[in-house]
Amino acid sequence: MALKDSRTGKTTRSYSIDELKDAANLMRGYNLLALCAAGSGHAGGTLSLMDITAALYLDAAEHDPKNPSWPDRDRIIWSTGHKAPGLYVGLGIAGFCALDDIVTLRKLGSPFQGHPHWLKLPGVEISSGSLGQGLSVSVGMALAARLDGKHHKIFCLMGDGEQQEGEVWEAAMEAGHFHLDNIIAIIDRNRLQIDGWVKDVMNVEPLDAKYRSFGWEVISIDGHDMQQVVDALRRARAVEGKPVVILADTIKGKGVSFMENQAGWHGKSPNRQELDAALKELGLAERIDVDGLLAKAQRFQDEATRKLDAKMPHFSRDYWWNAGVTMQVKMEPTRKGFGRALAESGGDERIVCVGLDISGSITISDFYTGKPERAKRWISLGIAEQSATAAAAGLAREGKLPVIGSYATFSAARNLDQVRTSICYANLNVLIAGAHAGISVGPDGATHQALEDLFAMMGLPNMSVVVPCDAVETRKATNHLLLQHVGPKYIRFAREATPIVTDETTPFVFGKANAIRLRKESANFVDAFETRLASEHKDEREDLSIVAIGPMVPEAMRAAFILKQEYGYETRVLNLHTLKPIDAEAILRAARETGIVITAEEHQIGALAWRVSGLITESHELYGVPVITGAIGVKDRFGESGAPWELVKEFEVSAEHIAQKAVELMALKKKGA
Ligand SMILES: Cc1ncc(C[n+]2csc(CCOP(=O)(O)OP(=O)(O)O)c2C)c(N)n1
Repeated sequence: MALKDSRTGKTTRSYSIDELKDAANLMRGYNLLALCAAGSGHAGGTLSLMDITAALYLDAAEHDPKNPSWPDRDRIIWSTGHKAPGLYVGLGIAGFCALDDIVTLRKLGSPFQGHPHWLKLPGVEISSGSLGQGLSVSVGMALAARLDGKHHKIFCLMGDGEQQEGEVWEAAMEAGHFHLDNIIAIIDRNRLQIDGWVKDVMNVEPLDAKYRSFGWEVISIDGHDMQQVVDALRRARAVEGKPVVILADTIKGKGVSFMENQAGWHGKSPNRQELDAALKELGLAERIDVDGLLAKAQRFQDEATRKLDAKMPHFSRDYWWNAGVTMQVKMEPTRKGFGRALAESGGDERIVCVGLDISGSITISDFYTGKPERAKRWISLGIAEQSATAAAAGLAREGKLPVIGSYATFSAARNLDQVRTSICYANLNVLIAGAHAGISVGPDGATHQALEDLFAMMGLPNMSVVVPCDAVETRKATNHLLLQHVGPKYIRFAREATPIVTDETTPFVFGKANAIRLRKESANFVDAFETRLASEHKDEREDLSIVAIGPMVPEAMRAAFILKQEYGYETRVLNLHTLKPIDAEAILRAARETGIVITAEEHQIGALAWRVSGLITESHELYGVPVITGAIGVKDRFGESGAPWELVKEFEVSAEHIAQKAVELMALKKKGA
């Protein structure tokens, strides 16, 4: 069993129970150290799964760290992608990678992405992070093995909250139907998820009876008793004729007293003090070179920063946010505006907010916080975006005003057909929040960075789409969509704090763009600009226009400042907060009056750019009028882990990139003149 030499088939190392226990302990330490160095990540669930991980990588699975793609290896599928650091220390302890390197976790350019990506690190079998997909992948792998006459096993690690995803049960049915005895699923039953206890968020028990009824063999164990874990994995391997699930009772945060059974430690990383305390409890204070490894992480970070800065467009001075004494700006996450609006408008008895196990961080829970009378209109449906979307349609059909929200990748992509058929085709009054959208969600990495959601949402008939530019505008937009606008509606906002560039007096009219003009450099950034409805803006013979959405509006404003200071160019910025229905008139006027239109979106280029250039090319009134267009946005690539503002640079969606593009287009315009 276990670690093999794939050429000879010989076992290269066997571990005793005591050695496995010791390995699990050491892995807990490296895991917490990596999380501390990253400054984010999931402590609770990685710790609950660690004894199983040690047993799996060092004892149960047959694989060869020197030959990670050995065709006869057992596959280990991390369906529970947020526990990626657990996977990495599993690979590290087994020798697939150096344990020390894992300290670069979640940093820009690291193979140790926030959620696993098989194309970045040998030994990682699949890319995961969107819960509930791993068992389906395992079914595919198991069927492929059967077709190829191979006898390896496919181990699939899942969480108990993850069992709320309907897809898990489709896969369970398939595995049972095909008698896939090459699948061994392991459920880390720590009984907690993000919003609290699984039984309260959405009960999944009795899991043993459920899996049995789907034709599975069920083995229940204490997931922290190493002997039981090892025995269960051996027994599972011997089962014939049906898939096996090991239900492992565990404790979230296991091994560190102040993390154990605490929902708050789900998506949290320890600071240095907490790390030291944790390592002391684990008896590892002397065994792990904390300072040396944190210094290694810092060196990796410094190199990433150096490379990034070298790639940035440079001007005569540093225009970055709050880099100078003037043009100071306050920052706040746009999501806060969403929560504020729900808190203030949620008294309307028709409003029903649907929880999808990410309630605090997307602020949808502000709807009921401190307002017990609203509790009955808060409906937790767990990690089940597809069903929740159709349930929202049902609520709306009965006259309610449902609000659903999650990471935009899960609330506007995973459930796309439900949005399309049950909500949009039926033309029902549902507000969908695409939270944590764009690359600025940062270290979580590609799986959590929605960069395509606007394509989907804009493409749906009946759907309205709003992408507000700051927290203040998000509040106004949410209030409008909630209570004024009837029909399917999508609001997109972000997690990271971004500049506040509007105030209570700034106009917000659904479907109407705002025109923003730089007046003069000021102490406060927001005071340097004048904003009015685009329809009320008189032509000032500006040199160019920038049409921006969401957090790209502040970047466009900063670009206008750079362009004025460095080149004397005058810029008309259009804040196109309502992307659908689009303010065609404002765009066509900007094209006609300035001759250059640059679009800026924190999204794959196209949701905004192609719509705007389509309007321009189809406009009869612009026939024969020279208009140059340019697009700033993500260039057909997936996101990556990194700090939010690093990613703004890496994906070339900063003011500096807009300004650089403007200079390029101005040169063209002058040439044509
Ligand atoms: C499809 C999908 N929806 C939502 C999330 C956000 N999310 C990450 S972890 C998590 C809770 C997972 O709970 P559980 O499976 O019990 O894992 P554990 O509590 O052991 O960490 C959620 C909702 C996600 N990653 N994927």
